[in-house]
Amino acid sequence: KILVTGALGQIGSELTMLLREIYGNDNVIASSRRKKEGHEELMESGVFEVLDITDGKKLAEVVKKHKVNTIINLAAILSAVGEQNPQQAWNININGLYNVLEVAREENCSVFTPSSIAVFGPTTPKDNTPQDTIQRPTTMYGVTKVAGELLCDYYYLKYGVDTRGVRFPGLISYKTLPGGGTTDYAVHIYYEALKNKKYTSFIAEGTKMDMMYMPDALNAVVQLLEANPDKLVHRNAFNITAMSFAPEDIAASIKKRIPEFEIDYDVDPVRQAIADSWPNSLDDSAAREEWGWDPKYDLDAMTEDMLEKLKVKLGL
Ligand code: VAH
Repeated sequence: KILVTGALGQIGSELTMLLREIYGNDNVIASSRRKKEGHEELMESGVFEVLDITDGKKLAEVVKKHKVNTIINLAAILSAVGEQNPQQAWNININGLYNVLEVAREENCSVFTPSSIAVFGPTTPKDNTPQDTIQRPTTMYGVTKVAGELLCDYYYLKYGVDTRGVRFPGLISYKTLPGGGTTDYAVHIYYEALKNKKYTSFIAEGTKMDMMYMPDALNAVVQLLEANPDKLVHRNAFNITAMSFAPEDIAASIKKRIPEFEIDYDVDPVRQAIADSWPNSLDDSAAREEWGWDPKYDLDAMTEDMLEKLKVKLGL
């Protein structure tokens, strides 16, 4: 049985439904700090538990009650919100993860928890960022993700807990909005393009960041979960990416379909500083070699699908 924490978030809301399709509704328990509007189908298509992962006791109860043997821990505070409330970010991202790993150790569960390109900082090589390199992030979110990678490695090495994870780049999707990250501009731009044929970007022209369309991200989770553990040299921190672009590149891709679309800029210094501290492009060869990572969507294919799906969602 799989428990998904943060199951109503940008990744969780789609991953839960995919996992239920693959493994059966009754084998995937969804949980979130609170119920949310707009997720009725998810909350009704299988077991849903209100669960705050900083409550270790309740977490253990849920795992035992449902005989969980795999925990997919997606509950987290992202980079931009994390800078507004660093203490909450530490509490949820690290104390929450610690509880997940402790329960996994006691109840013999596997653990998948994502890391992020946010583990890299200003002293990390920016282009073709290596799998193994300097990690001195300057955001609390990044600090929690580096600590999280090390904690997951420790629980594997010390206790044999089967921990796995990937460093996600910015994720773009049309079902659920992202929860306060720095790459969120690349989601908002599609909504604005359809609604107003223009978008004012809070990230400056020329700021390249790694990105990925959600279908590729979901496949990465399933592929890594099902990978042969004997072939995993790395475990909790695979660099994965599908594309790297700056705001003007995604604007150009949208203009091919909406010629009158215009982008302009009103840079947010906080989120720009975060973006500037992250890589321009990752080297994801380790993931390709160790478990066959192979993304399907490039920028134009993503734009095509996003605009099509959002037109339906927005009733345009
Ligand atoms: C964020 N979308 O912006 C998340 C992610 C790499 C970006 O960690 O914080």
